[in-house]
Amino acid sequence: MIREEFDKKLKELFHQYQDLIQRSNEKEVDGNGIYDRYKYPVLTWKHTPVFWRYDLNFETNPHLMERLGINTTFNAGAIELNGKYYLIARTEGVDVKSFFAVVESPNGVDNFRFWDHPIVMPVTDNPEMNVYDIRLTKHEDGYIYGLFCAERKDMDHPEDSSAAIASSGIARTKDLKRWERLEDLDTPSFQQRNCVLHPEFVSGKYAFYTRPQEGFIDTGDSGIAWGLSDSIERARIKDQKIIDYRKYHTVKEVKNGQGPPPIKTDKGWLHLAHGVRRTAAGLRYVLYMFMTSLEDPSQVIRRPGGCFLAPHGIERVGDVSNVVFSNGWIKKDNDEVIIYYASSDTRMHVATTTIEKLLDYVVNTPEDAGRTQLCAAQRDDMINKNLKILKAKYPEIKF
Ligand code: M1P
Repeated sequence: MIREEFDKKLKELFHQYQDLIQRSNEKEVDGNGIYDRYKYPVLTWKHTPVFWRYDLNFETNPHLMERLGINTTFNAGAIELNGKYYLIARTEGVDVKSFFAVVESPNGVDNFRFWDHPIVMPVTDNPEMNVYDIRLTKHEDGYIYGLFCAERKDMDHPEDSSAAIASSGIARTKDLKRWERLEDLDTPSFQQRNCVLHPEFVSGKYAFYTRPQEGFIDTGDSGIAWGLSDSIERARIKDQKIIDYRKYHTVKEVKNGQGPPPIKTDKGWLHLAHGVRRTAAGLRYVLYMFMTSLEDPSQVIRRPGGCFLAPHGIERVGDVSNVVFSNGWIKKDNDEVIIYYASSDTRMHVATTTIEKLLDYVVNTPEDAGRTQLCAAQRDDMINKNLKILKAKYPEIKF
């Protein structure tokens, strides 16, 4: 390529990039009353800066090739600081290594721009192969904590190149720029993923949601667990209590995991979680909600039945298809809630709602009735009430 062509192509790349990241997002029209989805994903690999992917030096890259491609940007933690909205995205290079990167937006639904440099997360004395799925907690001790999966090769099985061990890494910051790495969370479980720090002290201790698992993928008879630690610098949980088990013939039949840190309301703590079911097409990940008690956050007090959000349309397709996953949401001062969710391990989306709507959903959505006849009867009851309303309101129409 001659230098003029190189310069022209480079300009085009920057224009395309600017157009993409400055595009306004729009609510979709056919919402379900619980939340509104948006037309465009908030993050894709194309939102990563051009200078992260291309060597822009004509001498060393005369064909303007991508040198270090980005595969996906997904499973982002979220936080609001000083009126701005930040995601810390799991950003995966074509080398399949994930790293964390801060992305900033003025309004939380569009105009997300990556900071110039990714986070180079400090390591413990046992550096991991990969990090992903950070959950950001503004803790009452004054720090922002990031809990994430730290994945290492399972050295007990050196012959098996896919044998891995997941544990929960912990780091803290005040500004998302300087990160202090602490020791990994120590629990009685062989493996851990989807660990989240509760925002408040409980009985003077740091409180964690964990997900004990027997293997790297299979959790065994497990669920979302709860445990306390005296220290955060050397976080150690001696007793884990499962507060939300996986369950046969539900959206969390195979496994589940806590999403972002829960949101405190005057009725209880709102939780967003993912549930996994095995289908003929593979695993299907959906989001569901539950609520825990203000007096004792280890007690689940509401369990709306079924899923809260499932993959739709384009969301169903990606590197790991049929997956939605959330590890970030933001409650604004005006009680609006911005939910960030990833689809199919490939891109990030946004949905918006309010605390009032989420409470209505969690409090008034009936629990899973338990088996088919009871579920049909539950629906029939609502149908009868609805028909009465419709007949009284519109006697001339046949429904
Ligand atoms: O591929 C779907 C998800 O699988 C894992 O979640 P879990 O441990 O609950 O099965 C994680 O690797 C997650 O990053 C991924 O999105």
